[in-house]
Amino acid sequence: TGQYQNLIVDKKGQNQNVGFIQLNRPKALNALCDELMVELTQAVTDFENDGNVGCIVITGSEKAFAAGADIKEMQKRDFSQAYDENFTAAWTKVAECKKPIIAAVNGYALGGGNELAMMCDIIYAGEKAKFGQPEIKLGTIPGAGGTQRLTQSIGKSKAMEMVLTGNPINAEDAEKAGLVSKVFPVEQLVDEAIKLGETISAQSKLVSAMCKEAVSASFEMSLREGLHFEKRTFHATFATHDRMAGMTAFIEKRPADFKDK
Ligand code: CO8
Repeated sequence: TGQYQNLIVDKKGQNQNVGFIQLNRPKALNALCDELMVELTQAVTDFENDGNVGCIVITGSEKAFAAGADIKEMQKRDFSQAYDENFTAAWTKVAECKKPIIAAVNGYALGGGNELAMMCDIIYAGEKAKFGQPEIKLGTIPGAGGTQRLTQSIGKSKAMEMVLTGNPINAEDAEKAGLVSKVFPVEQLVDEAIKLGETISAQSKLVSAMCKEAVSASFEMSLREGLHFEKRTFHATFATHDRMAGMTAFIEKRPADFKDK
Protein backbone atom coordinates (compact mmCIF):
# COMPACT_ATOMS: atom_id res chain seq x y z
CA THR A 1 0.00 0.00 0.00
CA GLY A 2 2.88 2.36 0.80
CA GLN A 3 3.80 2.63 -2.85
CA TYR A 4 0.37 3.93 -3.91
CA GLN A 5 -1.18 7.39 -3.66
CA ASN A 6 -4.66 6.41 -4.84
CA LEU A 7 -5.10 2.77 -3.82
CA ILE A 8 -5.20 0.61 -0.72
CA VAL A 9 -3.80 -2.80 -1.64
CA ASP A 10 -3.91 -5.85 0.58
CA LYS A 11 -4.48 -9.60 0.59
CA LYS A 12 -7.66 -10.95 2.14
CA GLY A 13 -9.30 -14.24 3.02
CA GLN A 14 -8.33 -17.02 5.44
CA ASN A 15 -5.54 -18.15 3.15
CA GLN A 16 -4.58 -14.63 2.04
CA ASN A 17 -5.31 -15.67 -1.52
CA VAL A 18 -7.69 -12.88 -2.54
CA GLY A 19 -5.97 -9.80 -3.93
CA PHE A 20 -7.78 -6.71 -2.64
CA ILE A 21 -7.63 -3.30 -4.30
CA GLN A 22 -9.57 -0.37 -2.91
CA LEU A 23 -9.72 2.77 -5.01
CA ASN A 24 -8.87 5.52 -2.54
CA ARG A 25 -9.11 9.03 -3.92
CA PRO A 26 -11.94 10.32 -1.72
CA LYS A 27 -11.58 14.01 -2.58
CA ALA A 28 -12.67 13.29 -6.16
CA LEU A 29 -15.05 10.35 -5.50
CA ASN A 30 -12.40 8.02 -6.94
CA ALA A 31 -12.35 9.79 -10.30
CA LEU A 32 -9.99 7.74 -12.42
CA CYS A 33 -7.09 10.10 -13.09
CA ASP A 34 -4.09 8.87 -15.08
CA GLU A 35 -2.02 8.32 -11.96
CA LEU A 36 -4.73 6.14 -10.41
CA MET A 37 -5.05 4.05 -13.56
CA VAL A 38 -1.27 3.55 -13.76
CA GLU A 39 -1.31 2.41 -10.12
CA LEU A 40 -4.26 0.11 -10.76
CA THR A 41 -2.42 -1.46 -13.69
CA GLN A 42 0.58 -2.07 -11.42
CA ALA A 43 -1.50 -3.55 -8.57
CA VAL A 44 -3.42 -5.89 -10.89
CA THR A 45 -0.17 -6.97 -12.59
CA ASP A 46 1.43 -7.74 -9.21
CA PHE A 47 -1.53 -9.91 -8.16
CA GLU A 48 -1.57 -11.60 -11.55
CA ASN A 49 2.08 -12.57 -10.95
CA ASP A 50 1.50 -13.66 -7.35
CA GLY A 51 1.20 -17.44 -7.30
CA ASN A 52 -0.80 -17.45 -4.08
CA VAL A 53 -3.54 -15.12 -5.37
CA GLY A 54 -6.45 -16.82 -7.14
CA CYS A 55 -8.86 -13.94 -7.52
CA ILE A 56 -8.87 -10.15 -7.24
CA VAL A 57 -11.50 -7.86 -5.71
CA ILE A 58 -11.69 -4.22 -6.77
CA THR A 59 -13.83 -1.89 -4.71
CA GLY A 60 -14.18 1.80 -3.89
CA SER A 61 -15.77 3.59 -0.95
CA GLU A 62 -19.34 3.37 0.31
CA LYS A 63 -20.10 6.63 -1.48
CA ALA A 64 -18.39 5.92 -4.79
CA PHE A 65 -16.90 2.98 -6.61
CA ALA A 66 -15.66 5.58 -9.10
CA ALA A 67 -17.37 8.73 -10.43
CA GLY A 68 -15.78 8.35 -13.85
CA ALA A 69 -12.68 9.46 -15.67
CA ASP A 70 -11.24 12.65 -14.21
CA ILE A 71 -13.18 15.49 -15.85
CA LYS A 72 -10.71 18.12 -14.62
CA GLU A 73 -7.88 16.24 -16.34
CA MET A 74 -9.86 15.87 -19.56
CA GLN A 75 -11.39 19.32 -19.80
CA LYS A 76 -8.59 21.05 -21.72
CA ARG A 77 -7.55 18.19 -23.99
CA ASP A 78 -7.99 18.65 -27.71
CA PHE A 79 -8.33 15.92 -30.31
CA SER A 80 -4.66 15.75 -31.24
CA GLN A 81 -3.61 15.40 -27.59
CA ALA A 82 -6.20 12.72 -26.89
CA TYR A 83 -5.11 10.87 -30.02
CA ASP A 84 -1.36 11.29 -29.53
CA GLU A 85 -1.38 10.31 -25.88
CA ASN A 86 -3.60 7.35 -26.68
CA PHE A 87 -5.58 8.45 -23.72
CA THR A 88 -6.95 5.00 -22.90
CA ALA A 89 -3.59 3.24 -22.78
CA ALA A 90 -3.67 2.67 -19.01
CA TRP A 91 -7.22 1.30 -19.19
CA THR A 92 -6.64 -2.17 -20.62
CA LYS A 93 -5.03 -4.20 -17.84
CA VAL A 94 -8.16 -5.01 -15.84
CA ALA A 95 -9.88 -6.42 -18.92
CA GLU A 96 -6.79 -8.40 -19.93
CA CYS A 97 -5.88 -9.93 -16.58
CA LYS A 98 -5.80 -13.74 -16.67
CA LYS A 99 -7.14 -14.11 -13.13
CA PRO A 100 -10.82 -13.57 -12.29
CA ILE A 101 -11.65 -10.08 -11.01
CA ILE A 102 -14.72 -9.17 -8.96
CA ALA A 103 -15.98 -5.58 -8.79
CA ALA A 104 -17.67 -4.77 -5.49
CA VAL A 105 -19.65 -1.61 -6.25
CA ASN A 106 -21.05 0.64 -3.55
CA GLY A 107 -22.32 4.10 -4.46
CA TYR A 108 -21.59 5.71 -7.81
CA ALA A 109 -20.21 3.73 -10.74
CA LEU A 110 -20.45 6.39 -13.43
CA GLY A 111 -18.82 6.80 -16.82
CA GLY A 112 -15.36 5.27 -16.65
CA GLY A 113 -16.34 3.90 -13.22
CA ASN A 114 -19.10 1.79 -14.71
CA GLU A 115 -16.76 0.86 -17.55
CA LEU A 116 -14.12 -0.26 -15.08
CA ALA A 117 -16.70 -2.39 -13.24
CA MET A 118 -17.71 -3.95 -16.57
CA MET A 119 -14.09 -4.84 -17.36
CA CYS A 120 -14.23 -7.07 -14.28
CA ASP A 121 -15.63 -10.61 -14.56
CA ILE A 122 -18.32 -10.47 -11.90
CA ILE A 123 -20.07 -7.43 -10.41
CA TYR A 124 -21.55 -7.49 -6.91
CA ALA A 125 -23.44 -4.36 -5.87
CA GLY A 126 -24.40 -2.69 -2.62
CA GLU A 127 -28.05 -1.69 -2.28
CA LYS A 128 -27.33 1.98 -2.90
CA ALA A 129 -25.15 1.52 -5.97
CA LYS A 130 -25.87 3.61 -9.06
CA PHE A 131 -24.64 2.58 -12.48
CA GLY A 132 -24.61 5.10 -15.30
CA GLN A 133 -22.95 6.48 -18.40
CA PRO A 134 -23.47 10.24 -18.00
CA GLU A 135 -20.96 11.25 -20.72
CA ILE A 136 -23.72 12.57 -22.99
CA LYS A 137 -24.34 15.31 -20.42
CA LEU A 138 -20.69 16.36 -20.81
CA GLY A 139 -20.99 16.51 -24.58
CA THR A 140 -19.05 13.31 -25.14
CA ILE A 141 -19.67 9.57 -25.30
CA PRO A 142 -18.37 6.61 -23.31
CA GLY A 143 -14.75 5.83 -24.22
CA ALA A 144 -13.80 2.67 -22.36
CA GLY A 145 -16.49 0.15 -23.23
CA GLY A 146 -19.73 1.88 -22.25
CA THR A 147 -21.27 1.55 -25.69
CA GLN A 148 -19.95 -1.99 -26.19
CA ARG A 149 -19.75 -3.96 -22.94
CA LEU A 150 -22.93 -2.36 -21.59
CA THR A 151 -24.86 -3.29 -24.73
CA GLN A 152 -23.54 -6.85 -24.60
CA SER A 153 -24.49 -7.03 -20.95
CA ILE A 154 -28.00 -5.56 -20.82
CA GLY A 155 -29.13 -5.39 -24.46
CA LYS A 156 -29.73 -2.58 -26.92
CA SER A 157 -32.83 -0.88 -25.57
CA LYS A 158 -31.64 -0.48 -21.99
CA ALA A 159 -28.09 0.44 -23.05
CA MET A 160 -29.35 3.04 -25.53
CA GLU A 161 -31.61 4.53 -22.89
CA MET A 162 -28.72 4.78 -20.42
CA VAL A 163 -26.15 6.30 -22.79
CA LEU A 164 -28.60 8.64 -24.56
CA THR A 165 -30.14 10.05 -21.37
CA GLY A 166 -27.13 9.75 -19.08
CA ASN A 167 -29.51 8.67 -16.33
CA PRO A 168 -28.20 5.98 -13.97
CA ILE A 169 -29.94 2.81 -12.87
CA ASN A 170 -30.04 1.54 -9.30
CA ALA A 171 -28.71 -1.75 -7.96
CA GLU A 172 -32.02 -3.57 -8.14
CA ASP A 173 -32.54 -2.65 -11.80
CA ALA A 174 -28.92 -3.48 -12.56
CA GLU A 175 -29.45 -6.94 -11.11
CA LYS A 176 -32.67 -7.45 -13.08
CA ALA A 177 -30.91 -6.38 -16.25
CA GLY A 178 -28.04 -8.81 -15.63
CA LEU A 179 -25.37 -6.15 -15.19
CA VAL A 180 -24.68 -7.35 -11.65
CA SER A 181 -25.05 -10.84 -10.27
CA LYS A 182 -26.05 -10.09 -6.67
CA VAL A 183 -27.05 -7.17 -4.44
CA PHE A 184 -26.11 -6.94 -0.73
CA PRO A 185 -26.59 -4.49 2.14
CA VAL A 186 -23.95 -1.76 1.83
CA GLU A 187 -21.83 -2.85 4.80
CA GLN A 188 -21.82 -6.54 3.82
CA LEU A 189 -20.84 -6.06 0.20
CA VAL A 190 -17.06 -6.17 0.47
CA ASP A 191 -17.06 -9.21 2.77
CA GLU A 192 -19.36 -11.04 0.36
CA ALA A 193 -17.10 -10.20 -2.56
CA ILE A 194 -14.08 -11.49 -0.62
CA LYS A 195 -15.97 -14.69 0.26
CA LEU A 196 -16.70 -15.21 -3.42
CA GLY A 197 -13.03 -14.52 -4.12
CA GLU A 198 -12.06 -17.22 -1.61
CA THR A 199 -14.40 -19.72 -3.24
CA ILE A 200 -12.85 -19.01 -6.63
CA SER A 201 -9.30 -19.07 -5.23
CA ALA A 202 -9.90 -22.54 -3.76
CA GLN A 203 -10.12 -24.02 -7.26
CA SER A 204 -7.17 -24.70 -9.54
CA LYS A 205 -5.81 -21.28 -10.53
CA LEU A 206 -4.60 -22.68 -13.81
CA VAL A 207 -7.98 -24.11 -14.71
CA SER A 208 -9.80 -20.97 -13.49
CA ALA A 209 -7.70 -18.94 -15.92
CA MET A 210 -8.59 -21.34 -18.74
CA CYS A 211 -12.25 -21.12 -17.77
CA LYS A 212 -12.19 -17.31 -17.70
CA GLU A 213 -10.48 -17.28 -21.09
CA ALA A 214 -13.20 -19.46 -22.57
CA VAL A 215 -16.09 -17.38 -21.21
CA SER A 216 -14.32 -14.18 -22.30
CA ALA A 217 -13.91 -15.64 -25.80
CA SER A 218 -17.69 -15.74 -26.17
CA PHE A 219 -17.63 -11.93 -26.43
CA GLU A 220 -15.16 -11.99 -29.29
CA MET A 221 -16.09 -15.00 -31.41
CA SER A 222 -18.93 -16.48 -33.38
CA LEU A 223 -20.73 -19.40 -31.71
CA ARG A 224 -18.98 -21.89 -33.96
CA GLU A 225 -15.51 -20.47 -33.20
CA GLY A 226 -16.35 -20.10 -29.53
CA LEU A 227 -17.51 -23.71 -29.20
CA HIS A 228 -14.37 -24.85 -30.97
CA PHE A 229 -12.21 -22.77 -28.64
CA GLU A 230 -14.10 -24.17 -25.65
CA LYS A 231 -13.68 -27.75 -26.82
CA ARG A 232 -9.93 -27.35 -27.35
CA THR A 233 -9.54 -25.66 -23.98
CA PHE A 234 -11.57 -28.42 -22.34
CA HIS A 235 -9.33 -31.01 -24.02
CA ALA A 236 -6.31 -29.07 -22.79
CA THR A 237 -7.41 -29.47 -19.17
CA PHE A 238 -6.62 -33.18 -19.68
CA ALA A 239 -2.97 -32.19 -19.92
CA THR A 240 -3.05 -30.73 -16.40
CA HIS A 241 -2.27 -32.25 -13.03
CA ASP A 242 -5.35 -30.62 -11.56
CA ARG A 243 -7.87 -32.27 -13.90
CA MET A 244 -6.63 -35.69 -12.79
CA ALA A 245 -6.50 -34.55 -9.16
CA GLY A 246 -10.08 -33.22 -9.30
CA MET A 247 -11.66 -36.29 -10.85
CA THR A 248 -9.65 -38.71 -8.69
CA ALA A 249 -10.67 -36.84 -5.54
CA PHE A 250 -14.32 -37.04 -6.56
CA ILE A 251 -14.13 -40.77 -7.07
CA GLU A 252 -12.23 -41.27 -3.80
CA LYS A 253 -14.77 -39.05 -2.00
CA ARG A 254 -12.23 -36.54 -0.64
CA PRO A 255 -11.32 -32.91 -1.34
CA ALA A 256 -9.04 -32.28 -4.32
CA ASP A 257 -5.47 -31.17 -3.80
CA PHE A 258 -4.97 -28.69 -6.63
CA LYS A 259 -1.42 -27.66 -7.47
CA ASP A 260 -2.21 -25.01 -10.10
CA LYS A 261 -0.46 -26.99 -12.79
N1 CO8 B 1 -13.85 13.93 -12.33
C1 CO8 B 1 -13.22 14.83 -11.54
N2 CO8 B 1 -13.70 15.19 -10.32
C2 CO8 B 1 -14.86 14.63 -9.91
C3 CO8 B 1 -15.55 13.70 -10.69
C4 CO8 B 1 -15.01 13.34 -11.95
N3 CO8 B 1 -15.56 12.43 -12.75
N4 CO8 B 1 -16.66 13.32 -10.02
C5 CO8 B 1 -16.65 14.00 -8.86
N5 CO8 B 1 -15.57 14.79 -8.77
C6 CO8 B 1 -15.18 15.71 -7.68
C7 CO8 B 1 -16.03 16.95 -7.69
O1 CO8 B 1 -15.52 17.87 -8.63
C8 CO8 B 1 -15.91 17.41 -6.26
O2 CO8 B 1 -14.66 18.03 -6.10
P1 CO8 B 1 -14.59 19.53 -5.50
O3 CO8 B 1 -15.13 19.39 -4.11
O4 CO8 B 1 -13.13 19.85 -5.56
O5 CO8 B 1 -15.46 20.37 -6.36
C9 CO8 B 1 -15.84 16.09 -5.48
O6 CO8 B 1 -15.46 15.09 -6.43
C10 CO8 B 1 -17.16 15.70 -4.88
O7 CO8 B 1 -18.12 15.68 -5.91
P2 CO8 B 1 -19.55 16.42 -5.79
O8 CO8 B 1 -19.44 17.61 -4.91
O9 CO8 B 1 -20.07 16.63 -7.18
O10 CO8 B 1 -20.38 15.27 -5.02
P3 CO8 B 1 -21.97 15.05 -5.06
O11 CO8 B 1 -22.25 14.07 -3.99
O12 CO8 B 1 -22.68 16.36 -5.04
O13 CO8 B 1 -22.25 14.41 -6.50
C11 CO8 B 1 -21.86 12.89 -8.37
C12 CO8 B 1 -21.77 13.14 -6.83
C13 CO8 B 1 -23.32 12.84 -8.79
C14 CO8 B 1 -21.17 11.56 -8.62
C15 CO8 B 1 -21.15 14.05 -9.10
O14 CO8 B 1 -19.88 14.24 -8.53
C16 CO8 B 1 -20.97 13.82 -10.57
O15 CO8 B 1 -21.90 13.95 -11.33
N6 CO8 B 1 -19.73 13.50 -11.01
C17 CO8 B 1 -19.39 13.36 -12.40
C18 CO8 B 1 -19.94 12.09 -12.96
C19 CO8 B 1 -19.60 11.98 -14.42
O16 CO8 B 1 -20.03 12.75 -15.24
N7 CO8 B 1 -18.80 10.96 -14.76
C20 CO8 B 1 -18.43 10.70 -16.13
C21 CO8 B 1 -17.09 11.31 -16.40
S1 CO8 B 1 -16.66 11.18 -18.13
C22 CO8 B 1 -16.04 9.63 -18.27
O17 CO8 B 1 -15.98 8.87 -17.34
C23 CO8 B 1 -15.57 9.22 -19.63
C24 CO8 B 1 -14.82 7.92 -19.54
C25 CO8 B 1 -14.10 7.71 -20.80
C26 CO8 B 1 -13.11 6.60 -20.64
C27 CO8 B 1 -11.80 7.16 -20.34
C28 CO8 B 1 -10.76 6.42 -21.07
C29 CO8 B 1 -9.43 7.01 -20.80
